[in-house]
Amino acid sequence: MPKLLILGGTTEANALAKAVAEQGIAAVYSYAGRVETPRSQPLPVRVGGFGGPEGLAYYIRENAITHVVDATHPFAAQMSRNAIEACHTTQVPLAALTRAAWKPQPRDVWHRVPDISAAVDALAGDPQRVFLAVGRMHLEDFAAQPQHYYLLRLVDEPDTLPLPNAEVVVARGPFTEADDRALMQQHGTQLVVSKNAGGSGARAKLDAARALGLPVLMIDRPVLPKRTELSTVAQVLDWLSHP
Ligand code: 3Y8
Ligand code: NAP
Repeated sequence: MPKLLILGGTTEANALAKAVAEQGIAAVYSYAGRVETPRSQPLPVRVGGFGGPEGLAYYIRENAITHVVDATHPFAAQMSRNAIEACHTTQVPLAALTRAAWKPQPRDVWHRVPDISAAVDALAGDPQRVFLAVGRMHLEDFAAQPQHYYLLRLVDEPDTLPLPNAEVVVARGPFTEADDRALMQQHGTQLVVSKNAGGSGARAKLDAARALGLPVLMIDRPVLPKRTELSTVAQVLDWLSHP
């Protein structure tokens, strides 16, 4: 009987958790503990880091995990690297449940950059009204460009802000194009900064930017080492049943 560890925190991880629970497959859903109240799951949940790849290998052995599915966000690169290492050490099969990167559509005006620090550099210049929709963890990096008016969308109310001219909207996705368009019009947004997360949960701001004819500063996702990559819940269930 398999016992699955789902490294979660995304829309796709949540869909997998639902399917696994419905099939009665033994599984644990893991959060990093980044936000105050993570979404509840139909599976037992564990919260917090494992303590590096060694800690994850220990957890896998201690809990007799037979399969690991890395369904974390494409920017959760450290977790994904650790999963590859720990599953190699423990010889437990690993598959990633990933979503394709977004591709610009005909009317999109994207300026692509390779990573967050390149996005910060690209913001040099005259003050603009920027919708910075990259979350909380890298806000300090953008303090290098304090001249802009920033609209920030965060999952939790921040205690301090490293940006002098910023307004916070506390919201968790998935978002809708209509709401994102209204938000951006209300704030007079001139530029959207986005991670290339892929999937459906965060793409509303891109559809809204296209509708409003606004440019997007698109941050490419980190490159990860080779691993088995699946793109649907059905593929994961099939992978689970063919050891
Ligand atoms: C803790 C667990 C669902 C899953 C919801 C997805 C979609 C909505 C869109 C914008 C972009 C951003 C951010 C975002 C989205 C989904 C998915 C996704 C982007 C939760 C969640 C956790 C997190 C962590 C959080 C990060 C932050 C990133 C906000 C749950 C709600 C910006 C990524 O305050 C913090 O510390 C937030 C940290 C990592 C990135 C950052 O650098 O700040 N996600 N997001 C997970 C854990 O503890 O392990 O409660 O559901 C999950 C979701 N966030 O079906 O409801 O699948 O991507 N999450 C990005 O894509 O750019 C918001 O505002 O337009
Ligand atoms: P990260 O930078 O790759 O990971 C940093 C450390 O956080 C990891 O080494 C691990 O700690 C711990 N960690 C990360 N994900 C974990 C999980 N699911 N369960 C247990 N520990 C985890 O990760 P991140 O970018 O901070 O993302 C954290 C969580 O938010 C993940 O669940 C991810 O799916 C979700 N998320 C992230 C983004 C984003 O933009 N980064 C967007 C949406 C959702 P140890 O080394 O101690 O094990």
